[in-house]
Amino acid sequence: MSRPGAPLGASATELASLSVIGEVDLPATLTVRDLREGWRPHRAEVVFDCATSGPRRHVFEGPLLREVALASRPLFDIRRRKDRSRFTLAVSGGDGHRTVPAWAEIDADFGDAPVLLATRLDGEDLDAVGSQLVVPVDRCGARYISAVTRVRVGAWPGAW
Ligand SMILES: Nc1nc2c(c(=O)[nH]1)N[C@H]1C(S)=C(S)[C@@H](COP(=O)(O)O)O[C@H]1N2
Ligand SMILES: [Mo]
Repeated sequence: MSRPGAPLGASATELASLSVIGEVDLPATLTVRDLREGWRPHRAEVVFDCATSGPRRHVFEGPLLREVALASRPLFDIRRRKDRSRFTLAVSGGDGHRTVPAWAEIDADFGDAPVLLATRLDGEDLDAVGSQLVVPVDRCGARYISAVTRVRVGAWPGAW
């Protein structure tokens, strides 16, 4: 069955989704449409360098990673900066490519990097492909993970 607003010809099972899991109160599975409708969109015009294909220029739109992650209620004391600074977000693509930003990189009291979970790339909706991680502060493209399937939020290390 096709959801209203789904790309023509795409059934619900063809819609890509990502899971927010780990040390959170409210794990969630979110389609690209959920990301678009649930949070305020931000826009990023970026240029990054790829080791194999050279400079790339793109325009992305989507919610902030920190707002999506916060909605799942990470198991830190949100009022305590030191507690938040222990956390990481492991972001994985469907092909196994993954990266591990620190929570402090995207936290407004620390690095405040406007990292996005994109719902649109160069004017095209990503509903069928999946969301893309956007790290506008990066000089190279390796963390621009496409077809994101998982965001694992958790303290590191779990135990010394
Ligand atoms: N899932 C996934 N995303 C990925 C990669 C990958 O191997 N897997 N490679 C990254 C690298 S190294 C670069 S430079 C950019 C390239 O993005 P573009 O060719 O779409 O501009 O995608 C990034 N996203
Ligand atoms: Mo790359």
